This record gives sequence, C-alpha cells and structure tokens, in this order.
Amino acid sequence: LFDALAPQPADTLLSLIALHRDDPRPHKLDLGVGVYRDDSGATPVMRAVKAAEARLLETQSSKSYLGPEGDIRYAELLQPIVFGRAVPADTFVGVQTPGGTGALRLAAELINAARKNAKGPGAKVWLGTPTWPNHAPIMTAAGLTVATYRYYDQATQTVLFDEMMAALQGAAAGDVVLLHGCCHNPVGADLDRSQWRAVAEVVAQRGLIPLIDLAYQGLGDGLEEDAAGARLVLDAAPDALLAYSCDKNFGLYRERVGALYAKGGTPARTELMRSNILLLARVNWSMPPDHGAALVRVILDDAALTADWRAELDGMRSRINRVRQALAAGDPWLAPLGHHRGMFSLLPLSPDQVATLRREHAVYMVGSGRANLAGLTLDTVPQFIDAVRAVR
Ligand code: PLP
Ligand code: TYF
Repeated sequence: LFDALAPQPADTLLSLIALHRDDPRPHKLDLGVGVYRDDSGATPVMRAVKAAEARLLETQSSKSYLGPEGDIRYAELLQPIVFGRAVPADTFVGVQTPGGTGALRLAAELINAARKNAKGPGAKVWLGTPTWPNHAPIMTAAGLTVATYRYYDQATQTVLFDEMMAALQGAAAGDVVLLHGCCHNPVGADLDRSQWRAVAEVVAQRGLIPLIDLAYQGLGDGLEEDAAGARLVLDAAPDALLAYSCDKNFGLYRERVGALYAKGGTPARTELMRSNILLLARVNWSMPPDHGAALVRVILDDAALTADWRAELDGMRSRINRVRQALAAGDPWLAPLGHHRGMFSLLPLSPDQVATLRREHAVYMVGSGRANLAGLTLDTVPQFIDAVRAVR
C-alpha cells in the first residue's frame, strides 16, 4: 500500500535548524526559523512562564481529562487581550487548540463541513502571496480550494493593496479571506489603519468570512496596537474566525498553545459552530495538550505574573525594533525594514544569493529571502549588512 505514497519535501523552514546547528563556523548567524532570540542568541523560557511552571507543579492536583475544548478558563482569560474585552458567549465560541496551526486546521475543517452541507460553490479561501508556507497545505488538506492574489512585491518591497482590494471585491459571498493579524510572515509589511478599515468594509459588503491568523500579537507595536486591525474586521463581519497562537508571545513554541475563536452572526448559528468545532477537535486530537495553556492561564489569572509577562514581551519587541532601526539606518537598501514589524522581513534576494550568504558568509536565511531579524543583535548588524552587500 505505502509504495503508492508520493515523496514529500521536508519543511524548508524547520530544516534550517539542523543546517545551522551543524555549521562549525563560530561567527554564523541564524536568521532562519521564526523564534525570538535574545542578545545572546538564546530563546529563553520567559520569567512568568518559569514562575507559572513552579506554581503549577505545586498546585496541580489532577491530570485527568478535560474535554475537546481544553482549558476553558484559558480561552476566557485571553479574550481581553485578543478582543480588548470579554466577548458575548452567545455569539462567540473559544476553544484551546494545539498551537495556531491546530486552530487553522480546525477553522479550515469547520469551513469545509459547512461547505459540504451547503452544496453550493463558495468557501474558496483567498490567500495573499507570499504567505506562511503552511497556509495553503493546511487549507487544501482540509478539503478547501485555495485562490491567491499578490499581497507584496518583493522586488520593490511594497504592499500591493490595490491588487488585494481588487481580489476581495471580486470574491463571492461566503468565500473566506485569510488575513495576517500583525507581523506578516514572511514579508513583515502589515496593513495600516485606513487599509484595515477598507478591508473591513469590503468584507462586510461582499459577505466574506475573515479567517484571521494572529500568531505574533505583542511583537509588532504592542498588544493593543497589534490587534487593532483584526478587531476592526471582526466588528464588521457577522461571521468570522480567528486562529490565535501563544507560542511566540509567551515563548511556548513546542508546548503548542493556541486557540480558535469563532464568531457567529446569531446565537443559533454560533451554537452550530460550537458543536461542530467540538466534534472536529474530537476527531483530530480528542483534546489539546494541557501544560502550555495551563501556564498561560496561571499567568493571566495573576496580576503580578501578567505584568511581568507584559514587561518581558515589551522588552522582546523593543529589541527586535532596535535591530530593525539599526538595519534601516545602516544601508539605504534596507531602509524599508524600518517600516516593517515583527520578526520577519522579506528581502529582495534570489535563492542563489541566499545560498551564497549561507555558503560564504555563514548567514542562514530562508531561501525565499525571509530574514528573522531576532537572529541579529546590534553587534552583528554590521556583519549582516556587509554580507548582504557582498552578494548583491
Ligand atoms: N501562523 C503563522 C503566520 C505563523 O508564522 C505560525 C508559526 O508557527 C503559525 C501560524 C503557527 O503557530 P504555532 O506554532 O502556534 O502552531
Ligand atoms: O515561519 C516560521 O518560521 C515559524 C515557525 O512547519 C514554523 O512560523 C515554521 C514551520 C513550521 C512550523 C513553525
């Protein structure tokens, strides 16, 4: 049977981890996989997470099953951070998921379940390109059809907002539009406030369903600022989905901490979404892994731990933005990076140039030209600028 399988390429982002690890050159720079790094190149466990782990070890009295929705209090405590307020239980469903990836998959399967019953066309998922390489495979694995528009021009480093709007204006009612909430991966360029307003308007007018991927809240301009665009769209759309990840802003990566929020236009529809989300969670993972979400719950349930988490997150964001400004000031070619936010920027480099950077300069970036700027420090910025100048 299994001889019939088609060979599949490895995940190019995750393969970079091993390539960098096995490079003996001491001056090597890792701008590959999207994890935060501090000034010493480490991806530390956050202080509040360590404290919450100690508390959990002391106080957790059972590891008995929860349910397909996971830790309910966790999903409730995240609401003010994501939405700016507690959202009404009769029109919002929130469940814990294995990472933002699990939330995306669950969202896609919910859409597909509805699409199959509706028996019409529709429920095409619109992706702006380039996007996170897992987006399209997750959507198609769940049975959905993907359509694309150009979001960003790599050569000129500009957001192609007119092309995006044209695509959304041409989309059919019931089509899904996947939006990066903030800190676009891989390009780094987000929509500004007036562009978010225009997207919210067209989503409402055309009856589109937003699927917002919010995986880097707090790493751009701040927790509130980074959710502002998503909130505009959520307010405008009667039905919407939001796939959330705590893996970057709580530094929990391998613990796999996410949430899916679904907004239904009516209580009846919301209840349908809820029961289907729970069924789909059950057939995929039964219930999500507990530990990481329990840590987030412990932190958000405690004012002092929350304050410390926010302070450390502020420090992480400031560090990334200092590196950005140093790059932007260090070479006119890198000036657009000053306007980008989050860990990533997509540089106008060819795969050959990226390969040369790796081979001759020990600079590890994704072949697309994506750089994780958290892999730099103010001390290594000049080394990076010199290497990039050498291959240009
Ligand atoms: N969405 C985007 C844009 C991402 O970059 C990531 C990164 O991993 C995810 C979703 C998934 O996050 P998680 O690691 O929580 O599954
Ligand atoms: O884009 C990145 O680097 C992060 C991490 O299959 C990641 O989002 C990359 C690939 C993957 C899972 C996470």
